[in-house]
Amino acid sequence: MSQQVVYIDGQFVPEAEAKISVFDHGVLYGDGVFEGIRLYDGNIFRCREHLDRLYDSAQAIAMKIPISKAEFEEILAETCRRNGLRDSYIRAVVTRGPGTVGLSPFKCPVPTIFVFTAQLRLYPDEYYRDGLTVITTAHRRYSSDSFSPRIKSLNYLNNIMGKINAVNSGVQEGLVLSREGYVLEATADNVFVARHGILVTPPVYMGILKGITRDAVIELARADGIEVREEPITQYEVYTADECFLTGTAAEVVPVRVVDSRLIGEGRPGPITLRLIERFRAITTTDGLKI
Ligand code: PXG
Repeated sequence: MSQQVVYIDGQFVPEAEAKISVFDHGVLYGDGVFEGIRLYDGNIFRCREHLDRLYDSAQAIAMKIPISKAEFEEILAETCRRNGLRDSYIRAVVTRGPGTVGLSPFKCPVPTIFVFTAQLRLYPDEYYRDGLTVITTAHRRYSSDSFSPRIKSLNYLNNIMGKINAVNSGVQEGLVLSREGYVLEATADNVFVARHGILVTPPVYMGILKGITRDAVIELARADGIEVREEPITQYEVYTADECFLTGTAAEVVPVRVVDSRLIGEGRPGPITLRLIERFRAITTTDGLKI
């Protein structure tokens, strides 16, 4: 397969030449932020929302991204164009940049910016048809007063521990609990449950990533006359739900069939889930930035 073109620090280069320093604090300390974005038929889905979140993540870690959002938007579009892509996953990363060894970010004058594309890593069709099997993970989320889970930082080890736990248990995903035992989200997706026609998802203040797919699904559900509540939920609400699904850039809207060995609802994707999958797919090619 031919090499893709990667954007790094102001240049478009073949992927083999896209390298960062071993002294980059993104590598040394996970000091940096990122976004996972999707291109659907030439449309960068909710591009502005992803960039707003990227810049907010940077602001929260006291890092200034040295280019404007308009310039960043153009880099995302140009990376897709140069690779001749119409459908792709796009990863945008901004690290603290190279510096001296030691935690201080003040010795890292120039952030590293890179953007690459990748083949989609969607679940196989059967999971969208039948639903995922998930467990509650053993590793709880750190609390927001330690580090805000709203920051999409390069330190994803808490989520990775959850993923290891899920995969080692032979299932596809894991639900992550707060220290108090509330269900927060999955390892890289937000979670929704439906009961008696009402959709419920944990509120952002509980300590979750404010997912762009989550926000889109809330809007689509409300536009369809479905009541949506952002309320704390426990495992009980998940186990006794009529429907459960996850949302995320990579997964889109994916039904959940089994949680901790409990069959959810009828054991197949319910009407709200199916409707929102359809509604979501319909906006992926229109809502965003045309490259
Ligand atoms: N929660 C967490 C912790 C996430 O990391 C989501 C929810 C869903 O947010 P969006 O904005 O995507 O609807 C995420 C997103 C990857 C990958 O490479 C991970 C995410 C997004 C894209 C790719 O595994 N996480």
